[in-house]
Amino acid sequence: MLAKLTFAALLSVLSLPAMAQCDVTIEANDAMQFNTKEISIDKTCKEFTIKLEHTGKLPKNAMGHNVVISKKSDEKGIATDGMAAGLDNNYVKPDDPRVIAHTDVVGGGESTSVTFDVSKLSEGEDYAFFCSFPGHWAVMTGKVTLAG
Ligand SMILES: [Cu+2]
Repeated sequence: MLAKLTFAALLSVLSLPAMAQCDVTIEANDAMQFNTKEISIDKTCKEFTIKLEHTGKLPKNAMGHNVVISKKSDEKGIATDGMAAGLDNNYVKPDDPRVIAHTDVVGGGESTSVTFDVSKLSEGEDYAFFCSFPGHWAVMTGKVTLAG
């Protein structure tokens, strides 16, 4: 029964090629890793939602993770200022204009999400996603690309 339903759902997706998927789920773990190196955002999406699931066990003050979206060139500055802003601010400087979107920091077993306007991204610019928890951004980072 479940397999049948899944197949039907798959078919309906395949028959609607114009309908873009406007959300993605990213996992982060206790080994300081995201499970993806790239987030592809379809240009036809008005809004895009990033869900973050922390699949580990460690608390957020030890191995917290978030997802920040910015221009690649702003990544380091945002991470540096975020470290000073502290966990109470989710390691993001309040009202930082360089931040396009960010989630809260979550610990093991927790999840969160953020939704933002795709119009904030322009073509031809290099964007990144990263975790701004102190020391994480150098490895927990990847590309955000506009596609479609
Ligand atoms: Cu992290």
